[in-house]
Amino acid sequence: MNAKATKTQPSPVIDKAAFKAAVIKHLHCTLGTDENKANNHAWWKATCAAIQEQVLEGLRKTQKSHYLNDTRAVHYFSAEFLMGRLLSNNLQNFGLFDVASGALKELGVEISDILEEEPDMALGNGGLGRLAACFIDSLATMELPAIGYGIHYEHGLFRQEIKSGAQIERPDSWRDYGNPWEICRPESIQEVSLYGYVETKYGDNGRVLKEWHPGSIVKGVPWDIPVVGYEGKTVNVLRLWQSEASDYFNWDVFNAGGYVDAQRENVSAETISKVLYPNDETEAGKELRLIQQYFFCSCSLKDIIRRYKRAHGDDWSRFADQVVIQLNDTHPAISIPELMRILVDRAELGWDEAWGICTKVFAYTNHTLLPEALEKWPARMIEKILPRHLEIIYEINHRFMAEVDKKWPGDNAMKAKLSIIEEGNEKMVRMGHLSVIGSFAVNGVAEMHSRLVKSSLFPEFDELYPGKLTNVTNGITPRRWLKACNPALSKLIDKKIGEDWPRDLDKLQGLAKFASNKTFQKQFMKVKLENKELLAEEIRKSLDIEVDVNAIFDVQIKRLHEYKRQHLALLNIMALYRRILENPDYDMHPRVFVFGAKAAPGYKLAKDIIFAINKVADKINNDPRVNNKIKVAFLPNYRVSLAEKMIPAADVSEQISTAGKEASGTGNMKLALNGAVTIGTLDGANVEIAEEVGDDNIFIFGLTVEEVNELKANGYNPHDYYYKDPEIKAVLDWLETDYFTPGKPGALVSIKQSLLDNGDPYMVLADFRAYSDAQIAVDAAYRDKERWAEMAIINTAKMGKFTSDRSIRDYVERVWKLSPCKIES
Ligand code: GL2
Repeated sequence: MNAKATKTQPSPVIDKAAFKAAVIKHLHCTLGTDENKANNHAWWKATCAAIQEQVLEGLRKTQKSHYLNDTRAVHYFSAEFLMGRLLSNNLQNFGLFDVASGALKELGVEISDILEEEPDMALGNGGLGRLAACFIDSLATMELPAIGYGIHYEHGLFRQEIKSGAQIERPDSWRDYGNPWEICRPESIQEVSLYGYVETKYGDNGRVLKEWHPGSIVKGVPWDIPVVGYEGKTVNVLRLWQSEASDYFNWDVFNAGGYVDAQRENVSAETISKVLYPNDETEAGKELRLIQQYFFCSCSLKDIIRRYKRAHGDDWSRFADQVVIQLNDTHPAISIPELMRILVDRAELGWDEAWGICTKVFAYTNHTLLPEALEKWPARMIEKILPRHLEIIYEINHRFMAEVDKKWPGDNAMKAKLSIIEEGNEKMVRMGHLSVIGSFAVNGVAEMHSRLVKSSLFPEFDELYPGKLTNVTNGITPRRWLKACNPALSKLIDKKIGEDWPRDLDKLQGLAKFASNKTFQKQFMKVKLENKELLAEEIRKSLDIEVDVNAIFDVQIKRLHEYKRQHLALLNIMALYRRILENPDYDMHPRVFVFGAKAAPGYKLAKDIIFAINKVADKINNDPRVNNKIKVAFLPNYRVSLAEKMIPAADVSEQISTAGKEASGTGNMKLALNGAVTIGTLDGANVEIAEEVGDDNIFIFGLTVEEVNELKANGYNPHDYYYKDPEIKAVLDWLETDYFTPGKPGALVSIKQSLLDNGDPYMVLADFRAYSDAQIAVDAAYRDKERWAEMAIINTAKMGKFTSDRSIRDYVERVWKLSPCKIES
């Protein structure tokens, strides 16, 4: 499975003159404009079209090779793919970035300007969606047959504006003027049934036959986004389904005396793929969301089966040899009863045979332990939308309960605990349980998280199915998150250790021996400074705030959530401000606190925290007494392309979630890879980052998971900290005044209330002092320039483990059992 080590960058497939000619050709023939009239948007599109020629050629060859070799493939089912921009990535992967940049320069165009024209494909919320994007990058790079399946949302994650400090949500329109990468495939349209009722019939041999008479049918139209591997050999596909009305079919059904459900008014077909649910880590118990999930799973399964049948006809015996489906969280879990329905009702296989296939095909990744994020659907809702699926879920559960009874005879409490159905006022279907029961492998996303999945989320399942629960620590693609986003550092690394690290990230180890070399330290920190200058310019443009590039750039970028504790960072900033007001000589190295975060539109406290950060920022940034020791910059509309600018410029990476709450984190890996030093709790993958970089090169603070649990068990009382620590009291009381919101006292009080009256569920106050002390240690460390440079270099050098290529290798070996396929030209 080891990827071939290459000594050089991908060698360009075409030269500058040919690339220039292709751009001009597309300007003329695809866009109907010319060099004199074209604006940056047109240049961007023409450049995309020029590279797309290579992409499509690669795609054609890949699909042919996979077909001829009848390859086993992984099908990555995910409701989210946070792809970001593709132009720079595709150019890099074909080794054409410098060629394109040179060609455009000769045409009088700066590549950096046209890269900015590309809207982000923001078809995801956060880490889970970006992980899917990194994984399909690695799969293509490692020449593994794979396809991503998801939803072609018309609107991705909302665009965030900040007005008078508050978050405003605006629609995201990523394909308003056409998207140059995607290809519509009307020849592969699928139809999806919804609503209606189930008729029970009896076959000749007394076999019970179930016939679902749907009340409504929608069309799924596939759009393919090519996914180019590094060096451009394998080009896989991300296939996204768009919903459309299938009136023609419904009309026929109706005329034939069929049943058209009154419920069909509830969902007009086009709305299914209209918007991404902007909730992160909360279950969105909405009918439309369940329909979205079923819609893309059903389309994708039918697509897989169509392809399988082309090679194997009706012989189902090899299906599980050819097909493995990874369920990215429980969002696609409805695939399990859908495949059972197709096998039992359509293909007329016996239940046991069908279940045997199903449980060899599916594998499930759990991404969270937060109870509010574990999906449950009212049985009543499933019954209404997918009546046959509810029957199948009951049957799966019935047989599963018999297994439980065998293992724990007569133990009804155990049955209630493990059942797919949660009994209560309202019967609920637990999608996590369904996923564990219907999959052959279940993984968590970091060592600590997987341990907690076994010990606290699913301990009985671990007993019942020994070996099924495993770990695959997350990873990130170094092609995007170092090579493309940080060209200056990449070139420095190339010079120092050679050019094959993007494929073999362990090679970065080679930098460690230069960590204490003064010349290399200077070169490394010069790159960091240049990247800080670029970010400072972005902050100036976007916020009209001047920041000192010699200050510590302290970066916290992630979704806004109480468990991620942006408000812990805020309290510390307020404490520092107070210290400066009380003592103008307060000794600290200047620091710029940079935030990027979107709050779910319905998550009031998260929005209040954004508001508070902005209000505190306004005050501090404009207070001459602070003497520029602190600046606070909240950059609006955090997204992949903004992350690409912030990450290379970070000195400090804030990873301060309450221990036990962040399953893994991936921003932590991106920042450390780019030479930021982490201040963090022992949570998620921070634990593994600490193991890699060593205790001297990371600032770990705060309660451990065990301590969090113990404190909770003994009755955590945040008031104890409030009354005992005068600084905590002063800072919280400050939130109640109108100091930061002149004329509006109490505008920030909800944060104080959540930390005191509401019991501080994420133990912010318990960790405050440890955090604040750790920040003082960061400050001291930074002042020793050489020591800091050494730490930064070690962080980059030790990130080899966190390439998504390693995650994919783990999946291949532990779960998927896939082999690479060479692409013939
Ligand atoms: C998440 C986890 O919160 C995060 O810690 C993890 O890194 C990613 C990817 O595994 O998954 N779970 C989740 O629901 N979202 C995440 O980002 N949205």
